[in-house]
Formats: sequence, C-alpha cells, structure tokens
Amino acid sequence: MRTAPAGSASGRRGATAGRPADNFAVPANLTPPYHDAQERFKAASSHDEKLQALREMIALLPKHKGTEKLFADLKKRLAKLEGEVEHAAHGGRHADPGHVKSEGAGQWVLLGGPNSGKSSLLAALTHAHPGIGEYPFTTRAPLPGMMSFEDVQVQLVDTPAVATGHTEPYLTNLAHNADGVLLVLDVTADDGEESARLLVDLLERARVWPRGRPLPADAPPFLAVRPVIALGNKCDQDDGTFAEIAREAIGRDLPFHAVSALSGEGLEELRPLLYRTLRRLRVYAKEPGKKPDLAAPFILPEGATVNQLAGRVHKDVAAALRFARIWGHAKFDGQQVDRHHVLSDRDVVELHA
Ligand SMILES: Nc1nc2c(ncn2[C@@H]2O[C@H](COP(=O)(O)OP(=O)(O)OP(=O)(O)O)[C@@H](O)[C@H]2O)c(=O)[nH]1
Ligand SMILES: [Mg+2]
Repeated sequence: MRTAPAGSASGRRGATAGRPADNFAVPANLTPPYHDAQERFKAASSHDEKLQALREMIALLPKHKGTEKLFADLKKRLAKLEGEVEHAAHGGRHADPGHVKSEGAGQWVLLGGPNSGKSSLLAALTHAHPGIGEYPFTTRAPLPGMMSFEDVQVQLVDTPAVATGHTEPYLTNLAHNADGVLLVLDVTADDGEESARLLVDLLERARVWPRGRPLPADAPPFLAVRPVIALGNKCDQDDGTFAEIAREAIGRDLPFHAVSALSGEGLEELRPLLYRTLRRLRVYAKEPGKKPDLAAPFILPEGATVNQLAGRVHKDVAAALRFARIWGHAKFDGQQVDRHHVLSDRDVVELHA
C-alpha cells in the first residue's frame, strides 16, 4: 500500500493507520480540474459521488512516468469502489439511495418541490404504489416504477422533494446518471418561481446540461447532456397565471407540458414523449424460418446497426454474422443487408450466421 503525503492522513474519518481513506500521493503537474475532482472525491457523501469523482480523476490524470504509481493506486481504488457499489445494488448493507438500477428502455428521474405531485405522477403512470400526502416530504427515498408504452417499458424514479435546506445530497447523482430528467412544478403553488430556481440550481450541481441547449465554449467538464422536460402539474386547478412565470424561471428553451396526475390530463401524450425522447429503437430479432418474438423487442440506441443487434443476441452470432434480412422500413420485405446497415424503429431482423 502506498504511503500518504505528509500531514494528510491522521485524524481523517475512516482512515486507518498509514492508509488514508481519501488521500493520494501527489506528484507534480496535476491540473486544476484534477484537483477539483479530487476535492469532490474527498467531499463525496455517497458511493456514486465517489465513483464519479474517481473516474474523472483517472481521466484527468496526466499520463507520464511520474504519475504511474498514482494511476495504479486510483485504478485499485476504483475497482474496490465498483465492487462495493455492485454489492450495494444487490441488497448489500450499504445500499446507496443515489443509485437506482436502470431498467427497460431508459430511466427518467422526477425532481420537484414538496407536494408538487411527483409521487402522484408515478402512481398515475406506472404500477408503483408510492406514498402520497397533502403534507410536504411524504417521499423519503427514491422509488422506481415502470411505465408502459406500446410494447416497451420506461422507468420513472420518484424522489424526495427539492427544498431549501432539505434537498437530499444524492439527488445530484441520481439526476446525473439518469437518461432524462423531469422537473415537476406545481402550477397552483405560490412559490413556483422559487421552486423552479431550486431545480435549475440542482441541475447545475448535478452537471446535467439540457440536450438541445447550445454548449458554451467554457462548459465545465463531464457534463451529462440529457433531455430535460418541465411538467406543470395540477393543471386541473391552473388559473392560467402560473405557467408563464414558471417557464421563465425554469428556462424557456425547455419543453414544458401541462399535466394533471389527478385528472389524467396530458398523461397519454406524456407516455410517447418520454419514450421517443430517449431516442431508442425497438428491433425484433428472428431466426431463419421462424417467427419473430414481437412481444420482446431488443432496445438499442438510435443509429444502431445490424452488428449491434447481433452482439446483443449473442457474441457468437455477432462474430459469425454473414448478412441479415430486414422487414420494415427497408425498400422491400426481406431485403438483404450487411452488418453495417443502420436499423430503424420496429425493424424485424433475421440474422444469418
Ligand atoms: N388537484 C391536484 N392535486 C394533485 C395533483 N397531483 C397531486 N396532487 C395532490 O398534491 C398533494 C401532493 O402530492 P404528492 O404526489 O404526494 O406530491 P410529492 O411531490 O410526491 O410530494 P413529496 O413527496 O412531499 O415531495 C396530494 O394531496 C395530491 O393528491 C394534480 O394533478 N391535481
Ligand atoms: Mg412524494
């Protein structure tokens, strides 16, 4: 084990003799972004935050002879942390609330002020049964649910409220690691503008950059460019004054949808929007001479090729693939294509190995 830099280890919480928890031997020439990531590593309160900061440190470490040992040390710590996160994900003692395993076509995290209706939306769109209450801070921990849309499932994650002095620190990680973020605003609230500002601040701390917003030249590193959609909930009670103020505060460039978890208004439009915004493809694989399993599409990113589908079916199929036949958007049914062919949503693909 490495020796710690002078003065860094003693007294630190979690440190063992001669083996500091959060300190690293420091060679010269480390850049300010590296130090910044290291500071975030030290300050991290959850496994996910630590993991993210550590990955950034590794990426930002100048690679030369003088940093070889530090590089090895960082990699070792990364492997250890990844092991711990894996353990937690499987019900280990230290389950991290900032980490919800993504399932289905993709994960949307719902963020919003107390009583904005996050849990009500989760209940209306999925089969999950979150606690719903008139009083604030009903939800104490993230809760996932699966939303059906046609033949796919999209994951929604309900979260504890975002409020001054009460925001759970792990929400930044949850937002950063999600495929998309839903900002839930209560259109009947008096403090709507303030709630919107808190959400904007949270996104900034989470380093989530709304997809479609031009990136500035001085954009901070490691931004997660993700779709962000604002929902104006409780539109059944909207008197029309709120939406404009909230849109201004949340950012006019963000898509804004009026919904009501109570009356169901806007929810049927929301399902396709959430799926389509993830930019995924549903592709049905079939074996020659057999029917495709239309109930179980493979979900691939937009732009995926026949090769990627074959890899998902089995690595041996991908290795031995000679060609494929496609039914769907292709010019004619059963058209023969090679492994580089770009797939479309709902293609049926027969793989010939
Ligand atoms: N009128 C109306 N009331 C709603 C709507 N959605 C939620 N509510 C009510 O608003 C209150 C808060 O709803 P929740 O779903 O618990 O809100 P939350 O955002 O999960 O709240 P916290 O967990 O405390 O952060 C409850 O009394 C709901 O019945 C809606 O669309 N219209
Ligand atoms: Mg709730």
